[in-house]
Amino acid sequence: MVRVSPRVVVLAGGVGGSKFVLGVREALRRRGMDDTAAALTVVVNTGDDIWLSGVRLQPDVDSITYALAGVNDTARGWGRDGDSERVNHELQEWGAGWPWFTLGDLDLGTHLARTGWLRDGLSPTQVLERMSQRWPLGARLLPMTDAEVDTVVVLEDGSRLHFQEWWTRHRAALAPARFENPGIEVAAPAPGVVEAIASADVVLIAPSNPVVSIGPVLAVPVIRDVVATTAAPVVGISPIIGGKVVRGMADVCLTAIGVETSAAAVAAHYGSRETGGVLDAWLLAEEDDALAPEVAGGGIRSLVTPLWMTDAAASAAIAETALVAAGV
Ligand code: FO1
Repeated sequence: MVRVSPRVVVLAGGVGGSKFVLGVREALRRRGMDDTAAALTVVVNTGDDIWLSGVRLQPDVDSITYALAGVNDTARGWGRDGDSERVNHELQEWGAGWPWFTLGDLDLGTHLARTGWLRDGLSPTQVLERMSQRWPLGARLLPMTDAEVDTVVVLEDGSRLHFQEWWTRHRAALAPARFENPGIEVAAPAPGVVEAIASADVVLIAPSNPVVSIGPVLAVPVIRDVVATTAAPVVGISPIIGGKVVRGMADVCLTAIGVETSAAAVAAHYGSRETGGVLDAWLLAEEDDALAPEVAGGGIRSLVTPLWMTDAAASAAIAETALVAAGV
């Protein structure tokens, strides 16, 4: 019997996104699919991107690439495993770059290669396609857009700083008034994104930061529309467990946009597709069992399941639950 692969699209940010994407790839493999790259497309947030020391960084794209390749630093959650910092020290001696931001030597190789290809005239999508050839990733990665729409954090006093400075230097300690992605309102989805979502059998929203990771993806106007209207079921996975963020500082981001740090509030923020939102179903952690009626009351089917992505098997089990919830 020929096994038909479901076409799966995941909308994802970096650290949580990469753990989840590994789980989806593993779930597809467990279903007996050898060529997961033909089945799995990941639309990656590029709001975290930044020009620094003359090179283009794409933190979320790289986190997912490195994780799928098995060369990521799992302890830090970003960068390459076993990286060194010789060039970074030298940059700091020159007073170049940011003293609080580490550019690993191997990681810099990625940024140099990418920047060179961008300078040669390749689009970010073409660069990522080229970069995806190096390792057998088992997934097709697409940036959400080829436009540069780096996230800016606007503070209460009106001052503005790049998301990476706010996140890594200030550890999100400066209260944000809002997040902006200048130019995103006219940004086109990267080639292939709309087609992938429109022809998918299931769209999954990874347990990534809803504001600064999934937020920018859905802020690309056409992406939000196609997620809202695709024939495929859309299933989200809560990044909040027991009223707390699993990792990162998503609670600060949620507070800034007036959303409570609760799995039900994040589901309501995404909204039901019945009422103009993007979700059909929402995976809730067992710790948030009591919130299931509230989620269902908002027109979103809720499923309670363990959501800690402690290892690949746990992530694969979550992904499998999401696929089954979507009927694929
Ligand atoms: N995060 C840090 O906390 N400190 C760093 O020095 C740092 C460097 C860095 C370099 C390349 C890269 O791709 C990511 C890097 N990150 C660093 C992670 C990144 O700032 C954020 O965690 C993500 O953008 C949020 O998803």
